[in-house]
Amino acid sequence: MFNRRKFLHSSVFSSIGLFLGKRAVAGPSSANPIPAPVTGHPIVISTWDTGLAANQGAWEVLSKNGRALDAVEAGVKVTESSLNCCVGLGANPDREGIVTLDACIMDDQGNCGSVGALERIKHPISVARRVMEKTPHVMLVGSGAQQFAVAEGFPLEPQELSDDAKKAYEQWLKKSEYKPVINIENTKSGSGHPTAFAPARFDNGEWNHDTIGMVAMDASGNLSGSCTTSGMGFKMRGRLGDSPIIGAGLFVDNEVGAVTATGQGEDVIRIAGSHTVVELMRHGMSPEQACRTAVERIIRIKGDKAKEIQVAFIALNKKGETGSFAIQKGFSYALKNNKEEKMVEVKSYY
Ligand code: SD4
Repeated sequence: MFNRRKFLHSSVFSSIGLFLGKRAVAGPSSANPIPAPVTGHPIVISTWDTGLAANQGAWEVLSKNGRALDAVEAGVKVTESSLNCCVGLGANPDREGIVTLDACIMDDQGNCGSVGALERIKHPISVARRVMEKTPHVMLVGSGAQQFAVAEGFPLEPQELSDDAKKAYEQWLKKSEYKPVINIENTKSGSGHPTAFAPARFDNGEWNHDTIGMVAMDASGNLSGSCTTSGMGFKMRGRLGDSPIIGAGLFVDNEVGAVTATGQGEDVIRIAGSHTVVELMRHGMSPEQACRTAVERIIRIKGDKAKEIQVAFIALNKKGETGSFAIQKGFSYALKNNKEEKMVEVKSYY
């Protein structure tokens, strides 16, 4: 594919470089040098406990010296396929009873692709990748995204709710409450995840979130990320959150780090969350400090209303260091590298 970023870089920046010298073109000041990548030490992190299985999917690629881009696609496909989960076609529908999916992906060269409000396609993350690789665009939504997916050979799945989603929807219809609430008690892990416009999962507590975000560094030290979701349960028809929006739900800068978000998308979008965290790392913050600063920015904007929402970021920098911060307690992320595979409990503002 024609790579616009490379083109701009070679045609414009290289001529500027003739005048300004190499350091000016490379960007970072000597005060904040770009850290050297930790080559030979792949690592993957992803949001929530569903991240454990997803990381294993990513590890199949990373452990064989595969590309981070392939790893983050393979990893979240595990979650999209899982009927036992909250992401993908088995998830809660919108308020009209229709499951609509959002996803995005970004590689180490600034290439990115995204789909929004996609219906009846099992792997929105792979459609997002096709948008990135096969179109001149970044984002396709709704029927256009579906039309593209079908043209690319993705099968159209039946339009039906999973048994669990059907029960949840019927339950929701009784009150049709349309307000964000945190329903800590209703979740098995007490995750404190925002239950959007109704509990994302009911008393059996198995679904307590509806998104997976994953970022990874491969053995060559290159970064990529992916994010896929059914969005907030019982959302308004046509609502998009942060997850398909490059810079909000996901951002990767191969010189600095990769970040993804989960929680109330509207508030992630308000601060261009994932991009903000990357920029804070660029200016010298650790992954955790950067996530914390972005969370505090949301809290400043929301005031007291921040008590009613959850947002969390996870970040991976070029040195292979990870960090995270959340508004509410109970959030954790899954980490896998050559040495360990674990859940990491995350500090929170409240
Ligand atoms: C959204 N950020 O659609 C997503 C929701 C989410 O776990 O993260 N759920 O706003």
